[in-house]
Amino acid sequence: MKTLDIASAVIGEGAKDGGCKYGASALLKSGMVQSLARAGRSVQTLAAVTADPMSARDRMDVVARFSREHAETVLRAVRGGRQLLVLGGDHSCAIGTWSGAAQALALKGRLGLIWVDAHLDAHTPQTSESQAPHGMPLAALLGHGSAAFTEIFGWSGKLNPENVVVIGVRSYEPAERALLEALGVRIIYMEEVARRGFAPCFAEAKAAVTSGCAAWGVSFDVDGLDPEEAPATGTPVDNGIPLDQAMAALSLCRDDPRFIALEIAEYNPLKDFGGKTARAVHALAVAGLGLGVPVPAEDLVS
Ligand code: 4U7
Ligand code: MN
Ligand code: MN
Ligand code: MN
Repeated sequence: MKTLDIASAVIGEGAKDGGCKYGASALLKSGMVQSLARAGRSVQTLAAVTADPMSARDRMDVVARFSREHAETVLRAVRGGRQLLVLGGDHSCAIGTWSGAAQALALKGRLGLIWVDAHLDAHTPQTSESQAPHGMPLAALLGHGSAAFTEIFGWSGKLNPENVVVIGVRSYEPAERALLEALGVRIIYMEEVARRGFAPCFAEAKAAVTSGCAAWGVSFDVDGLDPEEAPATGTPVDNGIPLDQAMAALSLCRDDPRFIALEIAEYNPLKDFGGKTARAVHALAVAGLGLGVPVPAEDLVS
């Protein structure tokens, strides 16, 4: 089994509420390495990459600078043949994560990606009312938006629309939906998840994102989960994915040598009274990356 690298994406500047900046360190403090070790993985924690607002012009520039550095970290890990767990950070960290992964694969083939989120994250600066970069990463990875986000490593279009599926969506603006529809990205709205169950939707998504791809990954926004089970997130939206269904689905990532990275973003420890959401995040990580029988959420984090 590959060694698992944990990359800490220390950034909150991409969101209005910056609390997600403390997500990665809180998850490590609450024993993420131990949870994964208990699930049979040998884990190495990489030096954290931290966004630096003082060296930037504005928050788009903070995210752009952070993304380039974080992408290099991911590139090294994937090139080195290690599997990766990326701990956010607000979801703008996905720009660097999947740019680095795509760059690592460049000559080998395409990257597929499942995007689990209550939102579409497919704004450009032209369409975003909030101008919040964490609402833009999926557009950027598909080659739309600020050049500082799309052109990392000097090329644009890190993801192909036919190898991207978004699941759990229940809050979005018309312009981002129009962009993804024009590109032909499959969107599985929460209504469909509620009807079919999350695991069957995820299995369908896996088939789509792995077809013709050299490797694939999952970007999991904690706000995709139901806020009853994972309240400590930047922008919660009611009626989300049940945690047990998310765990069952993520276990489809296991034992697939082409599964290169799991990213978990938008965990805000400043809202996590009692650690309930930390337990949920540990459970997701173990479900997707652990070996053996999946561990129930109640047994993680003391
Ligand atoms: B997240 C929003 F307007 N669409 O752009 C925006 F509703 O990474 C929310 O999915 C973005 O949490 C949420 O600001 C970004 C808003
Ligand atoms: Mn979201
Ligand atoms: Mn998101
Ligand atoms: Mn959010």
